[in-house]
Amino acid sequence: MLKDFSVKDVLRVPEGGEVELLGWVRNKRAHGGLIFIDLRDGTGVIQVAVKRGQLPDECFRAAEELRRESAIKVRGIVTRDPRAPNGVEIRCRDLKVISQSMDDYPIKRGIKVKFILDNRHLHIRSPRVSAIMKIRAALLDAARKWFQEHGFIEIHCPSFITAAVEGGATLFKVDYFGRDVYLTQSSQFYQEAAIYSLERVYSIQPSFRAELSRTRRHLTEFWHLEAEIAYAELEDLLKIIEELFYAMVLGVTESAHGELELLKVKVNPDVAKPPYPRIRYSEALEILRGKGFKIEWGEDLGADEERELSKDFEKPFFVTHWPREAKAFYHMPDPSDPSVCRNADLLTPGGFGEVIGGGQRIHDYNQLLERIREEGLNPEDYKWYLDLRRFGTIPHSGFGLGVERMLWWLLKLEHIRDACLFPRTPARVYP
Ligand code: NSS
Repeated sequence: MLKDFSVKDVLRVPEGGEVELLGWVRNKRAHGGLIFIDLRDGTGVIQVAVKRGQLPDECFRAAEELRRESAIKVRGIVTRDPRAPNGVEIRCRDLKVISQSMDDYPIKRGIKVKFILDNRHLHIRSPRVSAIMKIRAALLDAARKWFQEHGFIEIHCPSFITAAVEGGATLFKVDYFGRDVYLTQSSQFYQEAAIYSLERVYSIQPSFRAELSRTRRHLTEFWHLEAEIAYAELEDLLKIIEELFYAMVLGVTESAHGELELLKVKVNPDVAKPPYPRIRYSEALEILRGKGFKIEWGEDLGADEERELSKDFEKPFFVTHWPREAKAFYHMPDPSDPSVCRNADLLTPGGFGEVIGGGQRIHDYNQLLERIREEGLNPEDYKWYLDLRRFGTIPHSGFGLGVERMLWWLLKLEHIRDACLFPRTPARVYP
């Protein structure tokens, strides 16, 4: 390794200790014979004071020439200084340029959003983006840990598929050696197959939706955390979702304080502590009609409706028992009122809205066949999925969580794209 010491390690070095750091010049301020460099690496940013006379002259001249985002190596003395951004400064004794930036770094204050997005490959070096990505990793670490502790097996499902899970409108078509196939909207059907082998499974992988809606909460490619549980009915599913969701929020607050602080977001994990309020779709309609929305029974809720509804809640909450016409064909009709299904969406409070969709699946062969026909779908396209109901079928339930949606809510991001390294939206597949 060319590097064995990082910015975060500096904080543990006593006053007067000597360190050697490799990093990038985030910013530079020159005051005559004194140059301050904000040195950035994968773990943080630290101020380096380069003073004429305290290092070889040619090093000082090199520092004067440095452009932003150049890569450098510095050696210096750790000094506590309350004026430095995190209370510590490196007094530079030696500086070596590893690679000088070829041009002025184009990301600076006051540039437009489009420019920032076109230069996302550079913009991701900002401490803000780094913090979001570390929180994203912490969120998924916490999820994996929870799944492991609860007997779930991680599986990996295909991205090329032949038939819609969530309705045909949002399928991306792909030319597969002359044949039409699609990019997956959800791994659910493969997970349903896998529970007959493993009982409790989860997967974390991309899903694709050809969704033209230019909202703050839609991507065309998003990361989908999904799980499927053999023998679980709707009630069991809701408990699993609550516990997992809480564990994920808690995981972030426990392991990413520094990043949350940097983003200036306060997350109180108690907000996500179970149990979560539950309302039925019919109650949600009443609330929304009371707020002046004109929605017919059977319609799905849009972004505006969810925003208004979720403003009334302090905690994440479930909207359960959706009409069969509002959701996909696989949802199990409620035996006590077959006009609604045994399903639920989890909505986040404060105007954010849906983060999870799930429910109990139809496990009876004939009932599933009937629903496929009712929706005008071709049973041939769902042959293998129907087959699962022919051999040892059992009650089961599952859900899908949008990873970026959850971060959007948790970090109160302005736009869902801020939750991804390289967001994909209708207008953007570059960089
Ligand atoms: O369409 S969902 O509500 N449900 C499913 O796909 C089920 N087949 C999942 C399952 O039961 N295994 O999508 C689930 C979640 C939804 O709540 C959002 O959080 C997220 O997936 N999602 C999206 N995130 C970002 N952008 C888009 N376009 C998007 N669509 C869904």
